Amino acid sequence: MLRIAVQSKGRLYDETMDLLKAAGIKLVAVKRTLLVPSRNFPVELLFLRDDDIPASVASGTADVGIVGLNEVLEKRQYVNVLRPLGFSRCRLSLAIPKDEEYTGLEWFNGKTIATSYPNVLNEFLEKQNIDACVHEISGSVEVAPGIGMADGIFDIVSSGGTLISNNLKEVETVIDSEAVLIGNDKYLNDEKREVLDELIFRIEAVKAAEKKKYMLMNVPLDKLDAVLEILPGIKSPTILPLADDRWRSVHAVLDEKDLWSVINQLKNVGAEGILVLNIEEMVP
Ligand code: PRT
Ligand code: ZN
Repeated sequence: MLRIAVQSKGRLYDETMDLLKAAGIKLVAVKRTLLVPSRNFPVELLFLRDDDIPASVASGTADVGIVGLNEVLEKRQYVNVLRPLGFSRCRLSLAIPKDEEYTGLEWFNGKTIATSYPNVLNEFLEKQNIDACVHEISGSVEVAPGIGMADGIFDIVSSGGTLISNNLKEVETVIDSEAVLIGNDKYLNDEKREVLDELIFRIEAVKAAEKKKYMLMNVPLDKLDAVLEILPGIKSPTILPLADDRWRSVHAVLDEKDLWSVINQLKNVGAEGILVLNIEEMVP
């Protein structure tokens, strides 16, 4: 049984559960107990605060975890990043009051910076040879300059709305973050390793299928060439016979972004019965 540490509630929760569901992992109960086994795959989920996920994986309490890269870098635990997961994207940035004139990183020399990410910030400042005072606070970092507690902040930015509403401006992006799958191969036995390989295989499949559509249509034989010309970037659409020999069934995979323009063109040249499926829904 492979144990996966996931956030119990918060910004990572929904997409973590969506990903595991798309990977075909069904849970025994949705009730928020600490440890929930799957009923169709040899894994169990350990629900934790995101701050505790890197340590749980480093200590072997959990075998793998899903957490923001920002937490992994800050917590400095012995874990490997196995795979980026492409959701909860954000960045760790330096920001200063919007009316300040920013002259480059030297602006921070002799200044106080409030943050919940002191390790990441100290490492960055050291590398850049900036001598600033790092003031660690655990939440509401964005209010620190307004109440005179700090000159600038180092915090997570996503849309930038929080900075704007606190009269701050982003001046340096230090790290781009997203949710990642972390692991620790120290404690994995052969059985767990096999489950982990299967889990990663399924995650890869889900990621590859995202934003792709599977399309089926009926095409009159004399329109087949025109239809094949329209289907973009598709190396080998599948063409199948139909009971009526004047028609063919054409199956193809395409990018979601091309969907509507392709459908219109296909209709114009005489394709009929066009059906579009999400690829992830086809995973058994
Ligand atoms: O309770 P627990 O400890 O588990 O959760 P938490 O409250 O510590 O974390 P949570 O759920 O807020 O965030 C979990 C992870 O989501 C973070 O570690 C990041 O990897 C990722 N993430 C993505 C974000 C954001 N986007 C985000 N926008 N985490 C926080 N924010 C906050 C940020 O701190 C700031 O206050 O949102 C504000 C900025 O957002 P914008 O859109 O206004 O720029
Ligand atoms: Zn947290």
